Amino acid sequence: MEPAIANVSAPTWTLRLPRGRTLELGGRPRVMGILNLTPDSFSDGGLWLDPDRAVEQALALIEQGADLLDLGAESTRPGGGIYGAGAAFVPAEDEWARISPVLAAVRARTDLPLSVDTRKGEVAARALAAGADLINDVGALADPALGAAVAAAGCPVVLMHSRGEIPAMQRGIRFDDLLREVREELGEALGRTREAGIDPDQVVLDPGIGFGKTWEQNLELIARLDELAGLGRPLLLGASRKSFLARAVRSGRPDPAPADRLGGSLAAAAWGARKGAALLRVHDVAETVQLLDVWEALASREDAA
Ligand code: HH2
Repeated sequence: MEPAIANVSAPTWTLRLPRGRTLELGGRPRVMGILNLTPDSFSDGGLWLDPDRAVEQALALIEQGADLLDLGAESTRPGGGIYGAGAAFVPAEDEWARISPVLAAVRARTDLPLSVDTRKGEVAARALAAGADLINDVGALADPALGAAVAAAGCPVVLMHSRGEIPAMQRGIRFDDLLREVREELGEALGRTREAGIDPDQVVLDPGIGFGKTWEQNLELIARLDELAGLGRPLLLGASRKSFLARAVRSGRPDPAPADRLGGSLAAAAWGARKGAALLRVHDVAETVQLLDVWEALASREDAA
């Protein structure tokens, strides 16, 4: 039988957060609301660059039912494909200057878990010292200083699968056996946590939708997400508004722009939930929470029948 959204026999995990708090995962997926403090993110670049507006948006996402927030200040839009050269590198100093006022203001107003999306150890260390609860590392410990910062804080970390460097990530993509290779490479990333002194029980893994994969491969990874369950760690799915969704639309109308990919984003979130995602990283929090609420209500009635 397919795993139901609130399946009580599904594995559960307890991530340990600073200040004795915890984040329970398993069963109904947790919704991670995206807050991009960037001028150039692919779907919301520039919208939340002003710190006051960013804080307002953070509070709005919490109000809409986010279980945690993910603050990022460097776009990771991959190059070599539809995004041309991809996102520009942001020096650590500039990245921190964007994050710091927003993190401080949001931290002062909520106890909700706050994640910081960064590839740089220096930014991770400063964010953790300023009250962040976990680090979302799309570089999967490419910067040893990030591993050291996470180990020192004893906090959770998300490790995402990708291949190659951001500027040319969408060029020369080759997998002989997609699911097997992503599973093996995520397993290697998990192995690196031990060397870095990070407790593997604090690790969340992510197949890296859109990072060095063709649009068909992105679909396949989501369709078969449950095949990554054997890694024994909670899985995060980040499919929200990504371009593979536009490619999968067969209406014959022009490709929907990122902000018009809500239907596709919800379909991907629903599929991810069905296939065991523990965390859904999304721009559209209210709609995703509604999706999960209705699904759960339906699932409980099916169980009762
Ligand atoms: N996707 C993006 C950024 N960070 N982190 C994880 N763990 N998984 C993802 O799939 C992921 C991520 C890209 O989305 P977004 O932040 O909206 O865009 P940009 O990188 O252009 O800021």
